[in-house]
Amino acid sequence: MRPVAALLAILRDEGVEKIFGNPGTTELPLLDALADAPDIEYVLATQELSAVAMADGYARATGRPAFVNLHVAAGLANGLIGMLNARRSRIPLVVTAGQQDRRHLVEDPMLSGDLVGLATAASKHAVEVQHARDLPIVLRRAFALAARPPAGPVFVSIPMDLLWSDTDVSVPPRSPLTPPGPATGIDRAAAILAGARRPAVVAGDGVGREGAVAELVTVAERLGASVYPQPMHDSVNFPGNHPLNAGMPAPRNAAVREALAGHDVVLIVGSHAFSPHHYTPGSPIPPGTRVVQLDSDPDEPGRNFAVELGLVGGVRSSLAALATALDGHVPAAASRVAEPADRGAAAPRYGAAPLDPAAVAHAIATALPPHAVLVDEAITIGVLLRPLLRLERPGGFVHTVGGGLGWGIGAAIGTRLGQPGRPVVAVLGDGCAMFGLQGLWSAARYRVPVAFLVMNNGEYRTLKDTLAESGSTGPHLGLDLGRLDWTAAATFFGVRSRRVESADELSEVVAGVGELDAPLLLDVPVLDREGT
Ligand SMILES: Cc1ncc(C[n+]2csc(CCOP(=O)(O)OP(=O)(O)O)c2C)c(N)n1
Ligand SMILES: [Mg+2]
Repeated sequence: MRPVAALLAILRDEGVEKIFGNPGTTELPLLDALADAPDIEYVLATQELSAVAMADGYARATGRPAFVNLHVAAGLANGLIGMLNARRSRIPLVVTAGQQDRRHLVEDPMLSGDLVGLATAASKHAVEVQHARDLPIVLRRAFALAARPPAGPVFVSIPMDLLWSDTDVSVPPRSPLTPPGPATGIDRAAAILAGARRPAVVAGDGVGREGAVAELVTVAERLGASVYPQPMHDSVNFPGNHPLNAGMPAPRNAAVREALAGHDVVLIVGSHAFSPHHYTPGSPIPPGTRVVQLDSDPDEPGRNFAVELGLVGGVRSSLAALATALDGHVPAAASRVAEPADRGAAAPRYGAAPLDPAAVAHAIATALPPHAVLVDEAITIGVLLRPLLRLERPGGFVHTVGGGLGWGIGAAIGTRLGQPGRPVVAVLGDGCAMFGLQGLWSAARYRVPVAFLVMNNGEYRTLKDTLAESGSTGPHLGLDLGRLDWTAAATFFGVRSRRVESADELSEVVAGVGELDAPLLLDVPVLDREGT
């Protein structure tokens, strides 16, 4: 079969139903072939960051590697930020780009470049296909490697002439892999944890990613351990309303250390070494605390701090085995389960617009339907929102620890495309929304019923807050956007929109998100740092 037919055959085999991309000349062989492949939908983005962000949300929602096609050096460069986010968040992507025709590559044709060099820093692995007969094997490897812990983006550059050639290539069958089994050393881990006086658990994103929330709940309950969600976690790893949930520490080593102080033993599960944001001196682990760390990525245990025991294995199967090993061995566990925290009891005052950020967070969290997914790229409002969310259902919260802004609109679209049965609410800072605004075009074009809530404070509030915390009194330059008319932005893209004037109005829309049959953007006026 021709190389382009082999590419499509492999996509089908790997369960790919959508290609997220933006094409140029070098991708035309693929687009041409797609005309005869109605089972594979090409989802167009009008900026490559949106394409990769859509693929990110889609991969999370489907649990399979998502496929992206970008245009040579320029398109890849625009997509790199999305790949950086996916790399850090461990999201499996196969990202391809067309390379220029090799027959004139020596002449440095327009848009050509060192694609592998560009992609390397943002990928697990990057490769350019050299021979038509190599294409199938390279693609098979890419899908396998993208999904293998730690999951992440794998980049494949495919020269245009190679894809368009009529060389006869054969497609090797898919090699099914069994999921990673339980780690060795579970009994020793159980003994260390069962002997703890005051155990703690850190619930990292590996728990949500590997579908192990129920198993972690059982382990925590059998230990009576306080559970700290990983700082800035990007999935549901432990229910927000569980009595053992002790709250998320801030993304600073000092804050993690403070939270863990007083715990003699800590079980850290599926967490990429705490990913601190603001520098604070010292280790996140308090002196003398014994650490057991479990991850499916062999590079994690012992990476940033020493552990007494490192466990490498599937998170879900290992936690299930640990729960069995702990069963009945910690008689004190029940007495350690505290009363549920009284979170959200004191509702903030819902004043007139511009709205108090606390009221906005409260209105969203209380109105969110239980089966909905909240996609968070809301920065300062997101920080207020997290502790209020119930996080009862796996997959109900999506964020990126990558930190590269412009991801939220695309990720929300991909989340919905991958899971059409779940309503999606995207909460976006106005600064964030500006970076990924073109994503609205795809939402409108494919009529993806997401509610985009733009937190309109007219500024980069978080950066002003950080400056103020560091003692700067301002004036703060380069941190103001001005209050923009977001309804006008939505209208331009063909997205229905509305400006809300009260937190009650906001609640009403969030509560009704399940009824949407097309995208809706809400312009939510929020008080700025000056209180205006
Ligand atoms: C691509 C990219 N550029 C710049 C930044 C730096 N940055 C971090 S937060 C932020 C401002 C976010 O503002 P906004 O979305 O309005 O949220 P707010 O702080 O107002 O809640 C910026 C520019 C980044 N993280 N990523
Ligand atoms: Mg803002």
